[in-house]
Amino acid sequence: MNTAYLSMGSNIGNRLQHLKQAVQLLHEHPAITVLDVSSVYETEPLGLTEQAKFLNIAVNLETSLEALELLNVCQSIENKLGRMRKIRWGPRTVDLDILLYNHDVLQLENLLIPHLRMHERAFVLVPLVEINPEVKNPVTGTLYRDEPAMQEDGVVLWKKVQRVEEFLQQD
Ligand code: A4P
Ligand code: MG
Repeated sequence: MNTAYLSMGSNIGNRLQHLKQAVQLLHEHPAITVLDVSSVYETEPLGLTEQAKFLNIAVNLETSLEALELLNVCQSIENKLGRMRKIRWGPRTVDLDILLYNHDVLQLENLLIPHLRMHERAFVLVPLVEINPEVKNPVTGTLYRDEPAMQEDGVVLWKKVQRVEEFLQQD
């Protein structure tokens, strides 16, 4: 079995609903078990700043899928939930990024793990560290909780979540 951490973000329409649907679709996949979901954070847009605020979460899952197969599942969920891939860093119904896969370091053409920019993004680090404060960068060995980006502003607790079932049932 493999363990992976994902980051999810949404800043269009019913943002919470999009995140829930994405977690539900992951959970329904026969080769994936969602173990943990972070609280929901409202975050200032990074990159293209003239857009709505995001809701971001992190997810911990267990899977028999290889990393590339997991990426395919993530992309099909993005497509299913209607993401338009027009503007880089632009608005999206839901974006799923693979942050970590076991302790692997992967540099494939279409998949970089650990995710290239994760260590410099508070909207990724804060939910990730909430789920697992001990998680480390597999390249440098640094605890993600010790990254300077953890201290940045612009990430606000929006909805406290303690269990996956609770997250999926909330309105
Ligand atoms: N790809 C490579 N590595 C990975 C990985 N570890 N996980 C490739 C997922 N995909 C990976 O992604 C482009 C390509 O990255 C994919 O084809 C895949 O093969 P994409 O999702 O199609 O495009 P994108 O998301 O627009 O680009 P990118 O570079 O992934 O954007 P980011 O870095 O994800 O930034 N601000 C806030 N507050 N919250 C957010 O969630 N998100 C973004 C998106 C910008 N600003 C944000 C947020
Ligand atoms: Mg992405």
